[in-house]
Amino acid sequence: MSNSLEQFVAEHSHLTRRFFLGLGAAGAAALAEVTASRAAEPRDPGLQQAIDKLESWLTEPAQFRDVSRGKPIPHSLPDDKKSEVGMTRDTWKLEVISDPEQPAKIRTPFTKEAGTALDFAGLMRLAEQHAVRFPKVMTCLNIGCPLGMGIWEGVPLREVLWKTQPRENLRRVFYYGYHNDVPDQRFQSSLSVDRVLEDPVGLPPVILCYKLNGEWLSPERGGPVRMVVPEGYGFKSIKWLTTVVLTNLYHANDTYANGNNDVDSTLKTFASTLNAPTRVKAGEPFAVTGYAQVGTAGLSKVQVWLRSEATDWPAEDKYFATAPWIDAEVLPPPAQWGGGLQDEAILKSTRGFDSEGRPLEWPMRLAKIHWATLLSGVPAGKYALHCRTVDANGQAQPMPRPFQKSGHAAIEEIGVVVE
Ligand SMILES: Nc1nc2c(c(=O)[nH]1)N[C@H]1C(S)=C(S)[C@@H](COP(=O)(O)O)O[C@H]1N2
Ligand SMILES: [Mo]
Repeated sequence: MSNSLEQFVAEHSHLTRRFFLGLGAAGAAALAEVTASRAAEPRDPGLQQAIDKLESWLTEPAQFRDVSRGKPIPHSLPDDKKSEVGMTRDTWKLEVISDPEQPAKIRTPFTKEAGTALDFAGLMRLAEQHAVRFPKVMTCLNIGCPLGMGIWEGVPLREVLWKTQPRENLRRVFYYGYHNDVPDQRFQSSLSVDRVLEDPVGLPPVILCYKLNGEWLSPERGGPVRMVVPEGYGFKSIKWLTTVVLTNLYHANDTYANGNNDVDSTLKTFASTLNAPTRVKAGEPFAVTGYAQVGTAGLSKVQVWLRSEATDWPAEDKYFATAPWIDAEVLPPPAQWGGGLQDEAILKSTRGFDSEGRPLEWPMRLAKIHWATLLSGVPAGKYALHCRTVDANGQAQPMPRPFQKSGHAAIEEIGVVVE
């Protein structure tokens, strides 16, 4: 392998800088001069063109992929039915109650019966003091790619929780939304009370969310109010929220647990391609672009590797850890955020942004980033194009959590023929 690589480098000294970097210390050192002169050059026009075609950083609310259960799906109900069942801002009511089976001791539950349920006007009064907004990618644990990237606004759940005056025996919170009043259709999620009350450094609070990208939350996205759990996969962010239950139960009781899922898993870091050719001419440079989900473990690198079909890969290295991966360019914050934001401006006091709307860290955690690279000088043959992330702890995909039921992180593979 290493011999043929050296030969390959020797024969293709016009390779791009990024291609060299994957070739190990010897290869890179031998070509240091070329590397330096290349680094100062502007982007290749083909690469720039591919970058210009990338999707926007934020997703328009209506362009999110929808993962909604129910017969009928609640957001498809006619308007008068939506009003009748509390799925409009005028009619919405949230009950916050103690679990009859494992009661938490609270002084003032919010119930429809007693006329004390929280309504939308009440939520807006809390929002005046406590509203927060933060960017987050919505990703289904069971679908490989993100459903959409948004700026979510809401009131921290703990503000409402404290209003019930909890005393003791409160260990978890579970919650569900409108489900056609059919018990079998209830889709429920849960959190430890610890997560609701306190935010680990760098994480926004769990919120009762009513806006996405500055617009009222649509019925499709779970409006009028959905839970949004910043670091969680989608199933924690319950739509059409109607009920929060405070409980002394000590373990998770999420509906998703029945699907063999790891219901405590947080967003993983992984990369995927968005645009890669399947057929290219030998010697012609080609651009590859993609996105990465920056999970709770952060992101230090995105890398690609063209694996020749002629190469036998040792079975014991099933994650290609020893492959000559090359660094792709992690793109800087975009000039335009997209997502239907008014005037393309990040709303004031959005977490993770300064007062001018510039990101405080990049790549931003719990968000998407985009990446691009130019591959050139690739000899004719059949290849598998792979991409992967290395997280901020130095762990390369699919590690440290390679199990699908804790979230997708498998290394992607795309067939590329160079002829
Ligand atoms: N009430 C309710 N909330 C729900 C769901 C649901 O079926 N019913 N689906 C969940 C799942 S599994 C995911 S991945 C996200 C998807 O959010 P989106 O449809 O806004 O993209 O919503 C979550 N919230
Ligand atoms: Mo999901």
